[in-house]
Amino acid sequence: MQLETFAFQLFEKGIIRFGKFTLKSGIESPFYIDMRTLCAYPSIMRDLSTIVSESIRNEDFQHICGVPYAALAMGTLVSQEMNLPQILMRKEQKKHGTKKNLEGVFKAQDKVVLIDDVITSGVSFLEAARKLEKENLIPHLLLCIIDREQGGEENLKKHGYKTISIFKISEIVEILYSNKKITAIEHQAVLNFVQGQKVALPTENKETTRPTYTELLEQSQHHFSKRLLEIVINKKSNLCFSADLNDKTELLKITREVAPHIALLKIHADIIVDFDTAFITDLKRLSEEHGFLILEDRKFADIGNTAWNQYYSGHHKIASWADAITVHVIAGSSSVQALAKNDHGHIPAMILISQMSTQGTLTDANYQKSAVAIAKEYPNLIVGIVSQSKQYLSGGQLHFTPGIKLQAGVDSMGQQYDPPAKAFSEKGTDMLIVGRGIYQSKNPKESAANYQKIAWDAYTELT
Ligand code: S5P
Repeated sequence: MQLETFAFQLFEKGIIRFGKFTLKSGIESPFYIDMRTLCAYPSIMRDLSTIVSESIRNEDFQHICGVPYAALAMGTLVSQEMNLPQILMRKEQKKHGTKKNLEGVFKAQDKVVLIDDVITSGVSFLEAARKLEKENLIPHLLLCIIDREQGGEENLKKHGYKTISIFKISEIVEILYSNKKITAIEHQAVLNFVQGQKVALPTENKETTRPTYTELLEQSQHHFSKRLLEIVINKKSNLCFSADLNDKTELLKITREVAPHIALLKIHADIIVDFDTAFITDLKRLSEEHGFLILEDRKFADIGNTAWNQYYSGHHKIASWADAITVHVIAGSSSVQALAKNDHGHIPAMILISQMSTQGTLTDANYQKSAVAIAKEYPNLIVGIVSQSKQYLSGGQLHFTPGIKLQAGVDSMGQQYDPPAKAFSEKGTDMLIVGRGIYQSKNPKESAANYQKIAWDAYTELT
């Protein structure tokens, strides 16, 4: 079907109308599109589904999903035409039984093309994309039949989603005008309206935006995350400095320099050759003076009993000084439970490693899904995850991302780096972890200040 034929049909069937219409937002619009009545015209629906199918034929994806309710029928038609499985999305979450948002047969990291009828601000697409992500699916492409050209595509781009449209409203009115179906005044009114009425995504809709640090603080269920978030907010720093140094004097010296710029200090106690209790006393003093917390990146991974001994006993006595620790869940949740067992009411703060930053990591989508499920099961013990991809957490749990440098790249030992802004816009991070980018720079203090600013700006841009 040609654009011209489509424009005429829309006009003749009254699907697009001109005049004065008050939109849901209260704004007066010179045109109105009601695609819901399209289902009364099977031949237009069929022709449209062919156009949609052709426009995505070369894309690499596994499922079609129509945004409820308006695009459900189109989703089915395209799925039939392309012989690809359809995912049915619920508008309201099911309250009984499985409580599923999505129906169909799919697996984690499958790619989905989402279809909607009309795009204005992009909010419906965004909500639908988030529902897919919650099930670990990838919204590969958002396709709309008509773009009202009011900023939806740009809004979604900012959130990292690729959008395409089949028809643009300006193209449709151009055809109608040049074929004398509408007057010059109606034509111009539409053009003026779309130029002047760019709509932003509603910020009050929590589903559409990432939580702010204040919101995370309100939701937080652990004293560690509460303290950390207070520091983050007060210092305007979402930076964790990874002081991976072998010499305690050097570690303390650099930490003192960067301390005003960081909210969290991460160390590997077992690489410090002269580790002793005096070092811990000095480090604790610095942390109190400058307001940062200490994370021991031990990555506990053993059976419960061994992990317990590594945490409470041995040379480092980690439980006695670390504000938080990192934990692998390769052994299942038993090591998480084991670390919480003690007679003195000590509640550890654990950060789960859900996905590693290295080339060829074995932490695939299924592993991540299981790790996140464990994190959600213990919000009183697990304060966050380490991950390289957007994950939906709860209870104020935080998302930490290492593998950060100003320039993307890979080191000689498989560590992969991305720049700070990408971690916020694409990976959904809350806190950056930066090591060599700071301590190997000529001026660690300046460099920490720079990372602090970039990371804070990247966060404020998204909230
Ligand atoms: O997946 C991970 C998890 C962690 S905790 N990838 C990582 O790099 N880390 C840690 O972050 C790593 O052990 C190191 O301490 C730090 C990154 O250091 P950088 O020098 O590469 O920035």
